[in-house]
Amino acid sequence: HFFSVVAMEQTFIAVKPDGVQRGLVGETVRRFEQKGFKLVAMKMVQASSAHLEEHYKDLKEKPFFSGLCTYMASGPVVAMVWEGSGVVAMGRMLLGETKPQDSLPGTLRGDFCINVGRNIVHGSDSVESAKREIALWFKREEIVTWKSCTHDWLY
Ligand code: RTP
Repeated sequence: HFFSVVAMEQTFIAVKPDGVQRGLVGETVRRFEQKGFKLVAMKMVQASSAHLEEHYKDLKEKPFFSGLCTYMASGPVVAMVWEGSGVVAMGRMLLGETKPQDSLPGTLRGDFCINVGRNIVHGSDSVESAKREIALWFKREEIVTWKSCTHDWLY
């Protein structure tokens, strides 16, 4: 069967500390579930500065880098792996643009935030970065392989 032989695309999604504080964990999960994606890993993490510096290493030269790492370490994040066809690009669509002012209503950022420095959620921007981020945040055994009785026909 196609879906059992081809490795399904996965993305790393995190509810950032402001999203957790504002009670937007459930809303984030709800939108990904209702879209039809499959949750394969989830945990609450108080990330260390070193971990966040590694996560955001491509942004090391940016002026907002240290503020970003401080913000991300300011409280727990909810880290998740979502799976499904096209989940990286569609996950970014569910999140909205990096800048909330460019995010349309109907997206998480378009609906729930106004400040780029407090933009409530993270999502991998490519299949490559998804692989890197999933490996950084999760151990292999924390990612669960399970069969959804609806997803075979939903796709
Ligand atoms: P994310 O990784 O969090 O999903 O965000 P992104 O790809 O949409 O945006 P990226 O350019 O990778 O930036 C990562 C996070 O840095 C913060 N940021 N602050 N003050 C600023 O101008 C600024 N620009 C970016 C945001 O929290 C952004 O999500």
